[in-house]
Amino acid sequence: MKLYITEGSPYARIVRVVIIEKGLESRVEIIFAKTRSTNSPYYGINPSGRVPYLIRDDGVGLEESALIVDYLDQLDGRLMFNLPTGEQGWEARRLEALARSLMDGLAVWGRELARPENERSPTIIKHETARSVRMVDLWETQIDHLWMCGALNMAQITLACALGLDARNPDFRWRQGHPKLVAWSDAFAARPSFAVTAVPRR
Ligand SMILES: N[C@@H](CCC(=O)N[C@@H](CS)C(=O)NCC(=O)O)C(=O)O
Repeated sequence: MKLYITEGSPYARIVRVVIIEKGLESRVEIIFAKTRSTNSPYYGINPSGRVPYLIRDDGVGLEESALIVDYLDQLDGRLMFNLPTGEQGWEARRLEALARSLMDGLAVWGRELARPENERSPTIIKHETARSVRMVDLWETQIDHLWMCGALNMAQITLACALGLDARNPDFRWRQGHPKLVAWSDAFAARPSFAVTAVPRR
């Protein structure tokens, strides 16, 4: 299989962490794609131009990190990321959605920063900065939820990859005033799968 990524994409990082946690490194070749660039050859591979993008062994391409994770998880017949049933399952999905919401906002903010300075929207940057402040405050109240402390799951991976975007965006200063989140994130960062996939600092 082939996985197309960019080094800064938190969505691609989710999939890379899962590949390592599942021990699938020898089955998935990681390829760096050139995104957001006119006439990139990558558009001939994935017309949407987005990463992550997995090309399965049968040649079928999959986009969307959640779908790719589900596909990779079932390959060995030992699901690592299936959800509990009942109320616990709703809690797991609620927390993963909250983590993805933080990530989505940070991705929009990061996209603005990647544009030439005279094309950046101060309105969008202000909006996403404020959203991130609210979401990080909320996460400080949620981080001692049992689902965030137990066996590895997608809510944890998604949140860790979202917070890790501070390497790309020095204005995303979430640590101050959030001691529980800092302790949680620092403990998570010790996982080899997370360390190896670290987003290079800007
Ligand atoms: N919902 C998608 C989001 C993927 C996404 O937005 N990827 C960004 C990188 S972080 C991308 O490929 N952008 C390139 C572009 O917009 O052309 C997922 O979970 O995989």
